[in-house]
Amino acid sequence: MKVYIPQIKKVDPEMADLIVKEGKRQEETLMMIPSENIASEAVQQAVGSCLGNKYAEGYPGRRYYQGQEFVDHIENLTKKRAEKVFGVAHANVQALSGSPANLAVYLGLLKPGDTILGLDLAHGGHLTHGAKVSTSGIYYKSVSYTLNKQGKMDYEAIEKLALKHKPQIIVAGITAYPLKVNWSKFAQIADKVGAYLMTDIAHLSGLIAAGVYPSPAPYAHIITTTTHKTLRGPRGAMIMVTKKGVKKNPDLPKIIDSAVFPRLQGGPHMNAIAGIGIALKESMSPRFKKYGEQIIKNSQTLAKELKSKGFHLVAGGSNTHLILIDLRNKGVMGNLAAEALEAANIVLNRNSVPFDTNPPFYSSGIRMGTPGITSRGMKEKEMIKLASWISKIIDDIARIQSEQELTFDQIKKSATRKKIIASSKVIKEVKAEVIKLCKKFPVLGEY
Ligand code: DSN
Repeated sequence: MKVYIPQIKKVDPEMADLIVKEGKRQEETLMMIPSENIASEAVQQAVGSCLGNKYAEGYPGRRYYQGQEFVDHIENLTKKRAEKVFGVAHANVQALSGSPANLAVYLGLLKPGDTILGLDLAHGGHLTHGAKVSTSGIYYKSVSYTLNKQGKMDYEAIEKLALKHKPQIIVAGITAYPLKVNWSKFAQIADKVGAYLMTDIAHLSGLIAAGVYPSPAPYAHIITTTTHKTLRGPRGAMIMVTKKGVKKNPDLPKIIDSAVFPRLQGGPHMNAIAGIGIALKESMSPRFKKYGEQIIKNSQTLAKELKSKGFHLVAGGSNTHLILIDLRNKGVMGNLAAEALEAANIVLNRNSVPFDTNPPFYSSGIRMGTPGITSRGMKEKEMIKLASWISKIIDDIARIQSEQELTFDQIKKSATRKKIIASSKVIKEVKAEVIKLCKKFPVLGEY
């Protein structure tokens, strides 16, 4: 990865050294956390530009400070591109990240104590979809829907909950659900109970922009998204109001804008807003469409291969960018699997699975995704290799822990997991292969 930081090297060698090391880590490892991606060099340049020096509280044409001549244009350009890419009536591009974006929607539309209906965190939702430890579950009455025994959305059960609890907002959004969401079914439920339908497409916005995942725009009233996942922009977020949303409430754009500023945030990050604008421009190219298609082809190939090696995939597979594996049939704790794979330079995360019998900190699953490795140009051939490496490592770890008769409580200890990992020859062999593969597919910073 090109890490061009001559000034930092001069001014702060200690910090420069850490940045260079992180660049090397990204170059030599497979980025398989499905919410991560590699932003283009163009996006990265915008984020590091002079725009970070500017305060721009307010909105274009209505700011509280002078000197807005160019940043007004930047924000308007980004906003227009977002409205075009997602086919919406209004886009707010100031939200600092996904959690504040979702919170701003609640702040704009709800009174404390009002009801949100969202997907349970342990079943693939997000903290801000009503988890009890998050503001969304503290200030609002949150009701959660879960997946069915097959790990799939259960629209009938969601409708029952909606009719019973009469939520003001229904959140349709995922962070760990490997199948496409049926936006239309959610819309029918929301319309039936008079709720706003908010779709959180943080994981999906790049796929939607590429036209390889159905757009929620005809069904939702509000769409929120981060910009740094499949969309390949900088860290940031957007809140969009659809034409359907404006029809339900013509004041929605104003309500959302004033919830973001001044109710929740101060000055927007103009450097990130410019980066979002660039990512949106990149997402309109035919090349991005191919990129989106390849993400899904890669994920499906990987899923098929893993299944053939005896892995239990939640919901039976993947038709998106992500795969969730329930490792209980392999007898390996999510933590151990994720750490063992990281030792072989395959970086993903442990994750709860629906109806997990282990606590979230020692969850039974691992979650992986293909956006980052597809950005490096990897295709189906590489996914086949990857599945075989993942399988070899998990099987070797399972062998070691069973030979040593290690209990769940022992494996909860980080030192025990380190010992298991250190004793695996397979991990060392796979690591060498992964580094070779990474060299063949450098991180170029192109989109
Ligand atoms: N933390 C993100 C993810 O990994 O899915 C969601 O915010």
